[in-house]
Amino acid sequence: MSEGTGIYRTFFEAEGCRSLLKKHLTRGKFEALKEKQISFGGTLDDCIRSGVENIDSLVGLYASDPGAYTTFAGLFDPVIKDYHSVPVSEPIRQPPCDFGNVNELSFKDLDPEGQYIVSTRVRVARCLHGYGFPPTLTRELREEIEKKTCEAFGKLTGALRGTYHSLTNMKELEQKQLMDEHFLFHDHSRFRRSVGGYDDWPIGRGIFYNEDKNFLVWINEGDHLRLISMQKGGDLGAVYKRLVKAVLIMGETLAFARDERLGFLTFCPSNLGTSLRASVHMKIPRVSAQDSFKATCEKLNLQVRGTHGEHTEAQGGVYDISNKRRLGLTEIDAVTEMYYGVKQILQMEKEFS
Ligand code: ADP
Ligand code: CIR
Repeated sequence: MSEGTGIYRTFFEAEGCRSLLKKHLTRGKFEALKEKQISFGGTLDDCIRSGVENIDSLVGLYASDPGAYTTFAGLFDPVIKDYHSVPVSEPIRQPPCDFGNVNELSFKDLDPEGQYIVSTRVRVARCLHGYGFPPTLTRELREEIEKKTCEAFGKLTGALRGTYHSLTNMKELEQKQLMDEHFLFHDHSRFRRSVGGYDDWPIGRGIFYNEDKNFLVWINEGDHLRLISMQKGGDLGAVYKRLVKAVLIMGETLAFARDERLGFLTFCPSNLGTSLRASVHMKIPRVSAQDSFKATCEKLNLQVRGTHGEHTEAQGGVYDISNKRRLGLTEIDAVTEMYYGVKQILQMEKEFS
């Protein structure tokens, strides 16, 4: 592993690469960190390979395992601060988990007439304490994570009760349908592939969902778990409340990896802290046509994605708008930031029509 040869040389010399990895991985830092090893077996190469191979990455960095965040803090910390808008002069600090009082939420339906918002989704990521992330997982460990999680599903009752569907025995047609409906993850992100995200596929992967298909859990997609609440329309309060209820139940059985400074530990540093991403699929043809659209969203701490998730395009003027910051604020503050931001974008769309 030498910065003077092969793909590293190409990366360091790449012009037009705008990733946070490129911004914060100096040649000196690379030399200082490259020989360090973590107890899980992770290396600097595991963490940076995706960003080095995919120079159009936005972040470009993944944690090989929880230890990467301390062993390679010299690289991760500046990336984390940059992504989550933590001032350089301030320390990274995640407040204790706080979902707020879900019985007294002040969120109103964002689009009661159903003209703009197609659907609303809130997800959190969770990793099980004591396990590495995809580059350091084995087939056996993936299966162990799947087994432990499936045992916890037994605690979900009432409207949350559901069934686990393993990808190892799910027909391709069924998978495609679930993906088209935005319920299921896929295995064709080159960013993930570079970093072992699809090793042993489809072993240990699967999806749990309830009868109404408004509460779902992904297993071993990237993070060990993704807990998701979603439904048609703009009733963010209902979506969030359902998610919180399910997360608290799952947490009674499973020990989630959490760090005092960084909050919930995740594979991608963009998800640290609350790991919460609250999004709407929104029809905003007029606002999105403005040159200032991206800058407006940035000012509101909103992230813009395409209709099928990150690194996809918006189809038919439908954008995925969500909170960008997930670290440095509480869960209820992250979802509130998204609520007011989306409200403002909606107001602008109405004013343009
Ligand atoms: P995440 O990182 O939150 O899992 P991705 O960008 O990878 O998000 O998207 C995962 C899937 O969730 C995609 O199919 C995407 O279209 C879908 N999705 C995201 N937000 C919404 C939403 N508000 N309504 C419906 N589907 C959504
Ligand atoms: C990238 O760096 O572009 C991918 N590894 C995804 C990073 C997280 N996604 C995001 O913030 N949109």
